Amino acid sequence: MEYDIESIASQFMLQGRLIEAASFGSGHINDTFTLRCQTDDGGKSYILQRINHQVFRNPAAMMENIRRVTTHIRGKLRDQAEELAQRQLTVIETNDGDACFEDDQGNFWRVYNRIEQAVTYDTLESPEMAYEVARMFGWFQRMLIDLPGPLLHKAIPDFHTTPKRFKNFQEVLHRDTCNRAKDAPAEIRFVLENAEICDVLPNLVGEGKIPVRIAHNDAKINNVMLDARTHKGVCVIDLDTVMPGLSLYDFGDLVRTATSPTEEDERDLSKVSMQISRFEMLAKGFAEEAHAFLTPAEKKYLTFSAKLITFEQMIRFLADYLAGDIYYKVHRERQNLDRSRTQMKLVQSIIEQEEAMNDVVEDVFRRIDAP
Ligand code: ADP
Ligand code: GN1
Ligand code: MG
Repeated sequence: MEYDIESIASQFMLQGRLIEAASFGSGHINDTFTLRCQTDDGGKSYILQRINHQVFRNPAAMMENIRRVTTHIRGKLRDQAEELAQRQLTVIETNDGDACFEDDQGNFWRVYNRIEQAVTYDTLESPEMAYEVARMFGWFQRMLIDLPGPLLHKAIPDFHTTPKRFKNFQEVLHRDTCNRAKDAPAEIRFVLENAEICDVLPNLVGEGKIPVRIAHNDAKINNVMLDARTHKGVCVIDLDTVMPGLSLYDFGDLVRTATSPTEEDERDLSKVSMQISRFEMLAKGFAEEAHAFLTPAEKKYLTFSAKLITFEQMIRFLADYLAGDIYYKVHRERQNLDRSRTQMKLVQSIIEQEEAMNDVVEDVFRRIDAP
């Protein structure tokens, strides 16, 4: 789809004159563009995004969440770390003072400052990076623990309600409108045989054992910006799904996206595995920031959360493949099926190493909590 980026950009309070716009990023939902503007003292860059409003049904509510969260984080940093405060996301207002702009076609757009000299990775390049990315998600949750005011809006209701994801999968499978179930018998069987994974966390929340906090809910490793030179964490981005959720969802997503040295749609499944050395770095990094607020039950279920979130993601990719690729962007045939297969392989790999992973987690907290 071609958009008139120049005209859309002109709706926002940008500094300088737009001189370049380019498509950017590898996300599955929104469309991202970089904007470069010429100013009197050099240049200024921005990130322009088209919000997928089929997925985010209430862009204004979502943007209110993002404004509150980013303002809170910048405000807290301003006292302790001014330089870091400057490198956090800021929502750039429209000329009318709104957080997003609706164009004639009903598309919703928003603009952020571009975080300079910072990078994201789809796959990790070193164990230190795993530590840092996980530390940043722990940090993010810690920064939001005292967010004042009402609960954040549910940007997508039941986003991580896995039993609902499972139910939707069953319905899609039953309809099999594209006649694709025949392509995935082993995967379908795996989902149906492991259904009990889905209910564990909702039950613990129901029993009051695990608290609902503010979570990022899309804690992929490429949603943390690292300093381009030092690779130290700078900020957490992609805040569309920040809303009430479990701390465990974010840790689980980190394990899902960081512990295999492969892309999410890798076709050679022999390369896909949960590498425990990477898991250990994730646990250490996350615990460094989160140990002070995590409850014993949350700590106990960290390993489980990895299995859960990877299984949930498998269900989501497989359901979308069966439904005809209507939710996630695909760039080739069977991509969603390939994505669901990597997730299945990862779940299997986690199941094989569950005990060792639990030992790692226990050890990490023993060391941190030791006087
Ligand atoms: P998606 O939902 O498509 O993953 P993101 O908000 O994560 O969208 O943006 C996609 C990519 O664009 C990110 O992984 C990051 O590399 C880059 N990006 C997004 N926002 C910024 C920003 N404010 N500054 C610099 N780069 C950004
Ligand atoms: C989507 O847009 P992106 O790539 O950050 C999805 C996540 C999935 C992820 C799988 C709103 O995230 O929930 O975990 O793809 N976002 C939404 O890679 O559904
Ligand atoms: Mg992203």
